[in-house]
Amino acid sequence: MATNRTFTMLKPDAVEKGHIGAILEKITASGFRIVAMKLTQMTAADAKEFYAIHKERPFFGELVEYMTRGPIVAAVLEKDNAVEDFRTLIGATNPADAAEGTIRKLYAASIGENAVHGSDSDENAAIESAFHFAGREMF
Ligand code: IDP
Ligand code: MG
Repeated sequence: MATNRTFTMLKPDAVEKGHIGAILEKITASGFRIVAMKLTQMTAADAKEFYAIHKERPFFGELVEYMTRGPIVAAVLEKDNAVEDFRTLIGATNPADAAEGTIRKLYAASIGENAVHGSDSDENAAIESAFHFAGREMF
């Protein structure tokens, strides 16, 4: 399994606010290469499957509503130490706790609407990339 790739989504709030360009600029300026990318919209079934690990959480319904309300940008990113470095670049889940200069500090409104997703492990990066890009020639 590749250890130098991660998966991201620019979430509906970031797309709605017109932040696609600024966030991609920050990602590429931080040394990530875009391996695959698309503008897409998740169905409720997609969001429930993608976030299945959170299905018992009280915010699950809200999360599915949020993630399906408009387009997202899904992308596979490549860099040495991609998973960990990308989590550092996006900052804490709650933007109130995110470090200065991180994507969530700059662009997220709340713990729920937090602008960007980043995989939390190499295994999940592979699963999440396949979820959005299955069958695509990106490797
Ligand atoms: P992560 O995106 O930083 O990995 P997770 O804990 O995996 O954070 O949660 C997945 C997503 O669920 C978050 O990015 C956020 O959109 C949403 N979420 C997490 N915690 C809450 C909460 O307490 N209220 C509302 N939404 C939440
Ligand atoms: Mg997570």
